[in-house]
Parts: sequence; structure tokens; C-alpha cells
Amino acid sequence: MSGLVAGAKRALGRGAPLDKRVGGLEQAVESGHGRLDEDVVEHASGVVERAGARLRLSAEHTVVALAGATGSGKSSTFNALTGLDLAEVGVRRPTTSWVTACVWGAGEPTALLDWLDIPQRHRVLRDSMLDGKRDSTLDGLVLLDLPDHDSTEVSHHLEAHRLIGMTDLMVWVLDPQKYADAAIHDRFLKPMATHKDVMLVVLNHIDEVPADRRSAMVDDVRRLLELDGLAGVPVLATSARTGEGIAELRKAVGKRVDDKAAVRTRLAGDVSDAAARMSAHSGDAQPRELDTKDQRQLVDALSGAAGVPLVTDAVRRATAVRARRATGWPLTAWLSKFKPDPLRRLHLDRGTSGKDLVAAARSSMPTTNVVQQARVESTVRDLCDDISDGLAQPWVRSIRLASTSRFDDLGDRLDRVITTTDLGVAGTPLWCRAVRVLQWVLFVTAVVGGLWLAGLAATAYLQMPTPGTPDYEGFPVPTLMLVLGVVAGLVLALLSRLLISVASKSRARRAERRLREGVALVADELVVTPVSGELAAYRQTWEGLRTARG
Ligand SMILES: Nc1nc2c(ncn2[C@@H]2O[C@H](COP(=O)(O)OP(=O)(O)OP(=O)(O)O)[C@@H](O)[C@H]2O)c(=O)[nH]1
Ligand SMILES: [Mg+2]
Repeated sequence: MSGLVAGAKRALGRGAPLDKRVGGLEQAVESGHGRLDEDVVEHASGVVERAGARLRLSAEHTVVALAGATGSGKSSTFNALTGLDLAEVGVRRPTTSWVTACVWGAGEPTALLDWLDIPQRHRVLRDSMLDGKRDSTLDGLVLLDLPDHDSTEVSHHLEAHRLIGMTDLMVWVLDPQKYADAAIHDRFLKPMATHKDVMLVVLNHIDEVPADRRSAMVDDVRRLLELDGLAGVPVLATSARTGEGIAELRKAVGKRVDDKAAVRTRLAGDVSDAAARMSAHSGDAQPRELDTKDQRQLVDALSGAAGVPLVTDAVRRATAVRARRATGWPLTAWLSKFKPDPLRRLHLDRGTSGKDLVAAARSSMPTTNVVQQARVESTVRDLCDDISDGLAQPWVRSIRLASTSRFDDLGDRLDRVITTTDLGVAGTPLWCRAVRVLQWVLFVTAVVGGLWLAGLAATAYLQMPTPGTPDYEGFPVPTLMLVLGVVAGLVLALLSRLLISVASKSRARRAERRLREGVALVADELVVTPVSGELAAYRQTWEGLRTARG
């Protein structure tokens, strides 16, 4: 496999293109912001920013940093690789305070060096120092001599740390005395486990190690690296003083510079790292949505709390009372006038209420009821518990927060639904009016029949000649009128009762439907939308992190 192909494969990480992975991480940062731990999001956001910036800068250059403890020989190795005596090598420790950059190849990658924040006076163009004797094998290399990371000088490790975060390839310079120091392994090498493809390790000062112990020491370095999760990272034994191993190091660096994959591989490692950190915090449970069953349950509970069943029942009873009054036998209908109207009692007897009715309804509706309010809260809490089951704590918290954020408005808004919804109870049904006309016709017939009979009785009582009474099929007409008028009226009243029961139930259902629609709108605005917003943010984060992980 050619170096180029291998490099390209490494750059692609586990398959997804790097730009897409950075985009995924950016999406996760955006949706996780304010919801997940600030440090974790901040770290990922830094990676997105850095990756974006580095990808816009020169892809022709590979930034390689020499990092390590003070005295390990970074500056000496820098000089050995450049073939120039550029970096200050000192006896007094720490020596290097400022980073120096040496660029191989024609021209200075100014934007890249600016981005790395390397001062002008610390930039060296190697070709310009060699009087035209160009060595093109390392063209594109930007070699950095870093200050030590274990310094007593805080500014040194800040600078080293900053640049370690920005370079494409890291060469860790160890020395025989300090190569096993826990400080470097715990603070620097272990956290770099995802970056082993962009790392080289150098065991310098090898000339100071007796020849028979050298390979055992290199093996020991490898063993420690394996424990750090860095198995496979090349380890080279060098002596910056005698030049031993420097040619091999130059070759190893040159190969990485040549295949130009380090930039993307390093960034892919950063993205993987940040995505893994965020995933550990954000969790990996499947995203979910509020389904219609959840929403129905919520509307049920809110309707109950708002008093919808109470109002619905009042609508049913009021319709029945009014219809009975309209269709009953005129005598009993008149008597039922004295029965109270359930809707009027709830101040909901009109379609839409005036101000006074709103005020009255507020005091009479049960939303102020502590038990109902508790029911609403526990339903919303149960809904949240259900929906966030299996999600990581930050999301459980954000969903709960979102679901209760508008609780204060809930009571008022539900009250408004009850008092402003047109319940559709104005006027009695048309058929009732027809029945009423018929009832009156029958009533008048009975009365006329009754009066007629009374007249006949009176003339008979007064021994006056009785006028002839017409008959129908052998039955006297006034008797028929009285009996049929009363009987038909009562039968009609009874039949109407059946119809009333159906009609009042249907009106109650219509009122309930309208009220529930109103409650559903409130539930949607105050609970469903905020909770769905959090669930959508979780999905965005989850999907973004999946893309970022590649
Ligand atoms: N014997 C031997 N001495 C070396 C080797 N490399 C560096 N030295 C010496 O070790 C001392 C420190 O070397 P530097 O190159 O300044 O080390 P450094 O890592 O840059 O140190 P800081 O800049 O302080 O972080 C100097 O006296 C070098 O001459 C080596 O391979 N063998
Ligand atoms: Mg130095």
C-alpha cells in the first residue's frame, strides 16, 4: 500500500469524511449548549473551532512539534534535524522559553504560523539559511521546538500545552532518566491515546546508556506506552549529541510529511475524543418523541384539572332541562321552570362569556383546587419520567425543567379555556320547537275538548236541551279531543325524553370536544412544545455525536 493511500485511509478515520464529522460535532455542541456540562461542551466547541481553522489553512504543510521534559534534548534534536544551530541548547534549565519554528520548502506559510501564534522573530525558513542547497525530502515540514511541559515556569507549560493542542504530529522526546515519570504519562501520553497515529516517541540521550542496556530500555518505553493505550507508536533511540538515530527520525518524520495525512488524522483524533467525552456525558440512549398516547394522557389530566368533565356534565344536564322544558307537556314544562339550570349555576350559560362571567367562573372552577393542581403536576412529572427513561441525567434534568417552566401560566390558561370556549349550548334544538308547537296544539285540543264536555255537562245539569254532539266512529268528538289531547301529549313528552337524552349527550360530547381542543392547545404550548424542544435537542446531539464518532 502506498504511503498516500495509507495516509488517506488514516485521514478518513472510521469511514466518515472529516468535514462531516466536524459538522456532527458542531451540531452536538449547538444542541448540547446550556443543557450539558459547560466544560465538556466548551472543549468540543474548541475542537470544532480548531479543526475548522486548521482545515482552512495550508494542507501542504505538516506542523510537527518536539515536546518533552526539560533537558530531554528537544532543542538539541531540533538543531540536529534542521542541521542548523538555531535553537538555544543550555546547561541551565529550563532553557527554551519561546517556541521556534523552522519551515522546510519554499515560502513561508504565514497564515499557518500566524494561527499558531509564533512570533515573527522565531520563524526560520530553512532554505534561506542554506545558501540554495535545498533538501527537498522534508518540504512542507514546519518543525517546532517547544518549551518544556514540566517547567517551574508556568508560561512554559501553558505554551507547550497550547501548541501540543494545535500541531499535526507530535514527537515526544524522552530521556533515560525521566522516561518513566508518571507526570508525563498521566498528563500527556495517556490522554493522547486516540492520537497514536500522529505520534512518534524518541528516547534521546541514548549515547549515555550502555550499549547492552539500550534495547531493554527501548522495550521498557514500549511497555509503558502500551499501558498508556499507545501500543504501536514508533519508538526511536536517538542521540542528538552524536547524531545516532537522527537519520531514522528524519525519515520517519519525512514519511508523515510526505503522505500529508497527519493534519486530518490529528483532527479526526481530536473530534473522536471530544465526541467520546460528550457521549459519555450525554448518553447513548435512542432518541424519542412524545407520542399521541402521551399527549392524550396529558390532555386527559389537564381536562380533569380544568373541570372539563364537570362542565360537560352541566352541558348535558342543562340541555336536558331546557329541552324538557320546551318539549314537555305544557303543564309540567311550566312547573320545571323552577328547576335551576346547571350551566347558569356554573356561570357558563352563554356561548362566550362576558367579564363578569369570567370572574365568576374563575372562583367556581376547580383549577384552584389543590388536589387537581397536584394531579396536573404529577401527570406532567410522570410523563417526563416516562419519556426520559434511560436518558442521561443532564437530559432528564432539562426535560423536567422544560416541562415545568410554564407551570405558573397553566392554571390561568386552563381557566380561560373553560370560560371562553363556545360550548354550543345557546338555543334549544329545532326539533324541540316543532315538538313544542305540537304539544300546544294537543294541549289546546284537550282543553277545548274538556271545555266542550264541561259545557255539555252544564247544559245537562241545567236540564236544557242538549245540542247534538258529533261523533267519530261512535266516539263523541269532545271526549276524543280531551282524551287524545292528554294521552298524545304525554306520549309525545315521553318520546321526547328519549330524544332529549340522545341530544343532550351529543351536545355534551360536542362541548367536551371543543373544551379538549382548547386544553390540547394549552398543553401543546405549555408542556408538549417545550418538552419536544428538549427531545429534539437530544436527537440533534445524539445524531451529531454519532456522525462525529464516524
Ligand atoms: N549526552 C547527550 N546530551 C544531550 C543529548 N541531547 C541533549 N543533550 C544535552 O542535554 C542538555 C539539554 O538539552 P536541550 O536540547 O537544551 O534540552 P531541551 O529539551 O531543549 O530543554 P529545555 O529547553 O529546557 O526544555 C544540553 O546540555 C544538551 O547538550 C544527547 O542525546 N546526548
Ligand atoms: Mg530547549
